[in-house]
Amino acid sequence: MPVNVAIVGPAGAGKTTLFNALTAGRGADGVGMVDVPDARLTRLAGAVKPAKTTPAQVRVEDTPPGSRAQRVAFARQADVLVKVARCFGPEPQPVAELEEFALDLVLADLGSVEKRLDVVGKEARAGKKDAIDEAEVLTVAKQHLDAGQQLRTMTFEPEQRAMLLGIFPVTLKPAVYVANAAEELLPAGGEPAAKVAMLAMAEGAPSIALSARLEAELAELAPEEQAEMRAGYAIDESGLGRIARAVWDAGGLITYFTAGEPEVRAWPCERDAPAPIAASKIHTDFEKHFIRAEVTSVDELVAAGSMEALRAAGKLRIEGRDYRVKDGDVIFFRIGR
Ligand SMILES: Nc1nc2c(ncn2[C@@H]2O[C@H](COP(=O)(O)OP(=O)(O)OP(=O)(O)O)[C@@H](O)[C@H]2O)c(=O)[nH]1
Ligand SMILES: [Mg+2]
Repeated sequence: MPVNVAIVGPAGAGKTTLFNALTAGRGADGVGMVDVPDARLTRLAGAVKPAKTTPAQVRVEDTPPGSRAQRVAFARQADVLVKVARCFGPEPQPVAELEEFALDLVLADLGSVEKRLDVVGKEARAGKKDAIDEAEVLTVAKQHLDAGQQLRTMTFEPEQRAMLLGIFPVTLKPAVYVANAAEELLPAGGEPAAKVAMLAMAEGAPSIALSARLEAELAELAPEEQAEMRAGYAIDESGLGRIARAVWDAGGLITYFTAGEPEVRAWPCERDAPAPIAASKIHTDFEKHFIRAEVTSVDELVAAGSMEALRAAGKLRIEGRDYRVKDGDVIFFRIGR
């Protein structure tokens, strides 16, 4: 399952330009599937020489034209929001524009909270225990939203958070900020980008400075030319690579790998997922029929050349159902029938 990323933000911030950069112009109707670059996958493939190499994928979607309500509805269906802010051109006001955009999201959540509170409030007054707890969370959330604050800046107990997720709050969604900076201010992006970084930090969200227009131009070039031009701007990694890492970070995702002769593949997975859940990314049946996980690291596998060689040398770690899969694990799942 690809990770769903929505490119959102103020009008004219460069969302479509960034979409074209990330999809290298191959997106259609504002939707594109993008391979996530990962040097570990490249190293694994170099060692194992599989018939096929499959990177993790993100499904990137550009905000379609439409009303404010439609734009909020669009943001609601994503796993992770990439919020673009205009930091180029005359008098960039990225913070004011981001706050105005966030207010639309806040108002949408306020509407959902109030609607739910109508229902749950009645049940709570009738003495229903679950409803009392939920009404309490909703009331605090409502105060927070009334003050113009996003729910992501509120601290909850995990159970409270779970209750709130029932209303699909868009201001609780993981977010990555992109300061779309003027090329001459790269790589750091100058003062406007620094302000975006501060705003992101206050929300505990990652932020990146890049030029969407430059990234879109670079995406058209051959890899060697790209690298040369990036070096000229002192940019050491593609915008796509940096955004993907930030999306993984914000979305609480890790990547594990499978490495056989037919296919070497990267699998996105929730951080701290127990092994059977991680296995279910490959096939839903794998969760039920999970027997054990045989685990190694990219370095060990690259050194040994294959899972078989490590197994023969007794160097694969055997892990059970309670094992929490780690970023960078290379895993062979033993599955029963
Ligand atoms: N100088 C500069 N201009 C940019 C950059 N990114 C986008 N632009 C320009 O800014 C304008 C708006 O860019 P779009 O990508 O259409 O912005 P958008 O956010 O999709 O706009 P809407 O969908 O209308 O909200 C266009 O004229 C772009 O060429 C950039 O990185 N640098
Ligand atoms: Mg656009």
